[in-house]
Amino acid sequence: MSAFQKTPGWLDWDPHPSRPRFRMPKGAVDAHCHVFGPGAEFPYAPERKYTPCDASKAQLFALRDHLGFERNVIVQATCHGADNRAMADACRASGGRARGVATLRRGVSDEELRELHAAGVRGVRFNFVTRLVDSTPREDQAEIAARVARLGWHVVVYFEAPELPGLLDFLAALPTTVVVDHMGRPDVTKPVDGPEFARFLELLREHPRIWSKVGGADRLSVTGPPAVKGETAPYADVVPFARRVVEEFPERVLWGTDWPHPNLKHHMPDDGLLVDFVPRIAVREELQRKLLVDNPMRLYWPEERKGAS
Ligand code: 0GY
Repeated sequence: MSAFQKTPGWLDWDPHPSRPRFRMPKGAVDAHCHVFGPGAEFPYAPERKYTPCDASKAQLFALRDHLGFERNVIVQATCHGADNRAMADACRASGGRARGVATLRRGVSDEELRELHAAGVRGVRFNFVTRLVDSTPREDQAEIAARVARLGWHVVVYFEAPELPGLLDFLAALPTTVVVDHMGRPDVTKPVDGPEFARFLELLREHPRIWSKVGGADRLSVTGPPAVKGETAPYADVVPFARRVVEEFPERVLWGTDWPHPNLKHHMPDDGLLVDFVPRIAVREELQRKLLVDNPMRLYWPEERKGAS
């Protein structure tokens, strides 16, 4: 049992996801997921904005195997602040099958960076979503980015679409590959050809260093999941957005389940159904392989790609 009281109304992850119908390419990577605690072993951070249910590394690895993934990229969740122990522990325990993305504060020691790198961390996340974090000065983030660039890491950014104009210069100046979470969180009730999403696509066109995750359909969707568990074609409203990004930038897209799905208010997705979303946004085998295997391997396990075509 957790030593922490969950945020009221918290939705727990689905313990019985269906098996995906989609046959994933060999070596697929779930490139966006988290671990939460367990709180009794890895306490949640005092500055957190929510207290989740526990979601341990063993549960994450069981889900990986059930869904048919071979690897995970574990993104530090804000409920752990800049205490990366739970995420790093999961990476270390994975036998090389998980890499991590950390949260760092300015002043992090070289020794801590070396330890995180040895655990498998290859990126730092800057979060601009104010319901999740207090803001961090841009100078701090710029300094952190310069330090992790020397380790060959990249920067992951999480923001919502209305914030993009104010971030353009900052993102353009970052010295690393930059990965945007959840397509910059478009409002999917707006047209895919409208000015808001055009701004995001323009960002990727102008900056070949900027990548996008195209997961988070459960989070972005307004139409939601199907009424009957196990039915196909959920999250129809997100499909045109994700498909557009995959087809225009096939070498710079990543996908992940987002398990254990923090802060969902209306429903908890069936992770098997979420995997079945992939062939609707990456409609050809070649695109599926890039999205699920080639791109995440290039970014997170580049040493295994040496000599690969
Ligand atoms: C996500 C999205 C959310 C939360 C976090 O680190 C986090 O707490 O990323 C969210 O609430 O939108 O990508 O998991």
